[in-house]
Amino acid sequence: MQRKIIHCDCDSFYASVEMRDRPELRDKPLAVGGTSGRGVVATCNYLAREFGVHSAMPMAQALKLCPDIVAVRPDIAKYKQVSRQIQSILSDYTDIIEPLSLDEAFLDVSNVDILQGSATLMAQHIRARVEAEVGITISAGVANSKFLAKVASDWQKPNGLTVIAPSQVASFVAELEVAKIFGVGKVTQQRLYEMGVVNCQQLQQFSIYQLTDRFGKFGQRLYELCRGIDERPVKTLRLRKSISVEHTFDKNLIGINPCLAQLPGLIEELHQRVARSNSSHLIAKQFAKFKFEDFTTTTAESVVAELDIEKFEALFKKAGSRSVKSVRLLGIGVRLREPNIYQYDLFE
Ligand code: DCP
Ligand code: MG
Repeated sequence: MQRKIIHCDCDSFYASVEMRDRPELRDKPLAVGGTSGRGVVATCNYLAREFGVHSAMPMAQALKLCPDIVAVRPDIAKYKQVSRQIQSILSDYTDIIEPLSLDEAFLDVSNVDILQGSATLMAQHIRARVEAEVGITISAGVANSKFLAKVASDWQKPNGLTVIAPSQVASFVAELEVAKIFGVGKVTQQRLYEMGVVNCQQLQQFSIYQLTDRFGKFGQRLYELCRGIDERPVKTLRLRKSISVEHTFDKNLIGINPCLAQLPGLIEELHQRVARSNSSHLIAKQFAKFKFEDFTTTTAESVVAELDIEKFEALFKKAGSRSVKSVRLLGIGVRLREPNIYQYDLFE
């Protein structure tokens, strides 16, 4: 089945938000970043880009290239807020969303049936809504892979939409410069140029053996990408809601003390599972579960930030006191809060 992937990327994100909020800046070259003598440009608007200003450039140099540039300090809290608003628009189309940063995300809309299932219509819709509801422009790319969707969103920036239909993939990729391939940095680019390779068609002339010989494991990626093959799935950040362990006993436990005696072993096991799933920072609650001989079940829980032995003991006593029956199963677990993408700040 053909996949349908949309890649969205806001135009000059921080700068667009500042221009939205301060209309007097709209037709001025604008840089957002550190304004002190040693500050760095986080981003700049497209007018400033005409002067050669770009992200990661020292602000002092930006001022030399463009003496009229207006420098504004970033307001990250505000950009996070805008990012949330955009995420919420995106989530009207699909749950399969992979945010890459505050201003960029992949959407897998292969199985979405709104707007006649057309990824192109969805991308148009998203762009129009972000502009109307958020007040900034966003570029989008539509293709059957993450690689090409991302290349496409960049193709007609700013405020552009590029769709690469499945039938166009081969010809699009043939002309694509290898510098556009994800993972091809300056060094690889230089080596490819030395092999006489500028575009993907030229790269396609090399066998997989030649490429792995020269580039190791990345050679295989190159072999696939230069043909437009990229099977990477869109990965959502949605994690599990809870992690638990439980034991059913051969012989029912009678009274609270034999139950409490099981606790250290259960905690040890739970601890390992939480650690393996990399979720210890997401713990919101811990709970205990008792199943009695008549198969009735009860749970007790408390708010914690990390596994707490004393609180587990209290939960055992609480749950255990709810029945006089013997216990056939004991379980403990943690409930996890939603991971917050706004805590992972690529650029802070
Ligand atoms: N950013 C940053 N430092 C960098 C690169 C980016 O602080 N070296 C921040 C500012 C950008 C935001 O991240 O506004 C998004 O990064 P992009 O690479 O998407 O750049 P822009 O959205 O600013 O511009 P473009 O229109 O090219 O996407
Ligand atoms: Mg951007």
